[in-house]
Amino acid sequence: MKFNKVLFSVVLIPVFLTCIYTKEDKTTTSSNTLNTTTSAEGEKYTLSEAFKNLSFELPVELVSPEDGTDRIFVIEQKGVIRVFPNKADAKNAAKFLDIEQKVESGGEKGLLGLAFHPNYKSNGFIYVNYTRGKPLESVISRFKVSASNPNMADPQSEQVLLTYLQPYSNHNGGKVAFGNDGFLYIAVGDGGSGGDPGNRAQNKKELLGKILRIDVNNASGGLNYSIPADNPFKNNKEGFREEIYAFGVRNPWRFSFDRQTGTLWAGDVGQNKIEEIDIIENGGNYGWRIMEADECFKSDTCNKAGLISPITSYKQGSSTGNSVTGGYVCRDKSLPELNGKYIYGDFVSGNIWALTYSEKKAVTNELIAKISGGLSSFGEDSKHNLFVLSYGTGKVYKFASAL
Ligand SMILES: [Ca+2]
Ligand SMILES: [Ca+2]
Repeated sequence: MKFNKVLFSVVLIPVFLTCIYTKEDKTTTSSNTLNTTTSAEGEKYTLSEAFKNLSFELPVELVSPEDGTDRIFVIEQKGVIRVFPNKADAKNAAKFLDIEQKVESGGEKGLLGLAFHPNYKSNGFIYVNYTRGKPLESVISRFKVSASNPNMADPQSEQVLLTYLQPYSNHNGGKVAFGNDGFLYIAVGDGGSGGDPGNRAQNKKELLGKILRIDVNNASGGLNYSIPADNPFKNNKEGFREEIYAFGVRNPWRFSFDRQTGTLWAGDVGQNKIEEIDIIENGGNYGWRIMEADECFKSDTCNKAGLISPITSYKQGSSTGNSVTGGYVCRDKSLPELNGKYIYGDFVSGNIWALTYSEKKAVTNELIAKISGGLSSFGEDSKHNLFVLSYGTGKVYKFASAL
């Protein structure tokens, strides 16, 4: 089962690695004894540690506000956000927010996503996506930065925007990000288990198995947000959830916007066979569980009419991988050869690919690098320099050089 494979990869192996490296981290200071560069035949880039003095406990996200302060924020899955200056010799990553007591963490659960309001500089609002227990549910919340310390959020400032129950511990999605339209997009997995037993991703009356889009700047209808005017099911009469932007996704763990074009790219984790990358469009049905990528999965008829196929996909395997991690369209000025290419990878194999495309069709897909320890996420700083997180080693990497 894919589920077991991923569970092994996501839980057991990194925890194992963490056990090994935690000891090391505690007994060494700034010197690093790990092999910090990974490369292999056919790869064009080496990865080097971006911040040699810093390591994180099970990092799952790296983001930066565009507020002129040039800081980086890293999420530790257990429920901590850390902040540090975007300098290679940064010495310390301070705790910006600690909600470990609220978060149920482990496996695919935890503090999974962080987004800065587009006007963060003036309003200090951040948005997080985390799981909490009893009952197990996902929470989308807003916090506010401290009035006196820009490197600390006010832990008492939480305003819950949205919650949805999680029937199983896995497939909790995780990403939250603002689009170029100023709306907040939320990645919601199908709820979990395997094969979407409740057929939730195709059920438009449920939030699970969807990409959501909400307007956090206006409250209406008794909610702490409102529904954007052109959400596909706004004012529908069928009881469909109006927060839905796109549906039929399985576990879109990571998505991103190309800041230049506004295009929304998502990596949707597959079941037992195929991992996929999608370009997400308003009202689009991405096929799960009728299809896994563009192959029939579970359906009496497997009618593919109206279903959007991935822009690219790969069969699971030891040379490819088992769990896609969506990345970014590269706008990193230090990597001109990758400009405009979609950079993504696989959590399990650590492969990192660069996809070229034309008119939403894939043209080439090239293996460019490899990371060890579990590729939990890519990230960008405020200038769109690209980073990669190793879940198990807790390190942040950058693409060092074209060989
Ligand atoms: Ca779940
Ligand atoms: Ca799909």
